[in-house]
Amino acid sequence: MSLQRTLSILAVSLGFVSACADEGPTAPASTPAVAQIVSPLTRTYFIAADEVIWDYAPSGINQIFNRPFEGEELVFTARGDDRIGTAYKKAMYREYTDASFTTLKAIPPEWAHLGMMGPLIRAVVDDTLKIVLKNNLPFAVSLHPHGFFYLKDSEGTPYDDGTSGGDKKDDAVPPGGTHTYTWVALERSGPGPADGSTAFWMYHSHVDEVVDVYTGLAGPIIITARAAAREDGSSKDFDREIITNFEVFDENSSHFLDYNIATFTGKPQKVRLDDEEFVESNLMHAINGYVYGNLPLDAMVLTKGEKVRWYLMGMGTEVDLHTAHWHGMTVLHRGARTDVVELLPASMVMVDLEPDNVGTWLFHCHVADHIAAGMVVRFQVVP
Ligand SMILES: [Cu+2]
Repeated sequence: MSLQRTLSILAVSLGFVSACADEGPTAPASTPAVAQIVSPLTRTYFIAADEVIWDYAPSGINQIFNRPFEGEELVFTARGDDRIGTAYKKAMYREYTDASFTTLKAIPPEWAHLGMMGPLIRAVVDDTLKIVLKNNLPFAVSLHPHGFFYLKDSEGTPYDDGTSGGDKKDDAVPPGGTHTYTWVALERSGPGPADGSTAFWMYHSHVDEVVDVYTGLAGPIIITARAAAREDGSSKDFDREIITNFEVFDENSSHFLDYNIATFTGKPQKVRLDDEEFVESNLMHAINGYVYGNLPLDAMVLTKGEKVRWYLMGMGTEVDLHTAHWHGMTVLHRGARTDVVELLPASMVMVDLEPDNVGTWLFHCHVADHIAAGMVVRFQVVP
């Protein structure tokens, strides 16, 4: 479906000038009635779904205490005859510079902390996004966004919805295939009355949703109110943004489980899939894909006194009830003061803070079992 047709449908569905529909598909894109609804600003992202080897603990030690793993930590980190360890083949969304998908776009230092998450997708209310998805994986994937307005050719989910033809091409992009998703940031995609100047959403693959997301295919979206937006789409209200995802990655449910057993265990033939201890060893209690403080300490650095908006999301299943806790500071959550916020699978939460306390601080899940399993990282506040 062409952008012009999309805009016409948008205009009609929102009750603006029904004459728009009568102008037919040849109406110029600059039709004033349309321009009032969706600005001509189109942002294009080139995102591939790639295979990566991801290490949840690349330093090989417990960074929180600066010592080797010990005791219960070894349940999740030790490699052995029938244990995978901390490195797994996974799938990640990665941003490229152009449609050739030959050069990865450099990740700016302020977003190095995203870790295993896909690239940040930004929009300003009234923008249209074109997301070109290339599938470099051996299984079909998609892009399903939260928050945006999308038509049936850009929902990224296969189910019996009465559509056919081009409206199905987004459902499951086959290995080697490409699809361009069109997402529109309507007013209802942007911040609501209690949100301030940004809204937080996520995107993820939704072909085999559970398996796709455990394999790694999810990322963040921020949509900024037009009145507050900088040229790059960020909000003038914030000096620094942080995004953190709390998720117990069930590597037993990964597309790559067989590969990971064959590649990373010492004796693959010894592995029993119904061995409860093997299953437990593959539950990676991660913040942005890191366990036991392995998120690099220089990746989340705040400056004393700056205005910080911290976005939090959760993913996973019923074990994924998380309570994110900051040491050394308090935050404002929807106008209430706290230093703990609750997350459930697909929660999307924003808090605001002005760090006043210079130092290195813990940021962790406060669920007892999750602390023990390594859902702990650190951040810094510098003068
Ligand atoms: Cu937790």
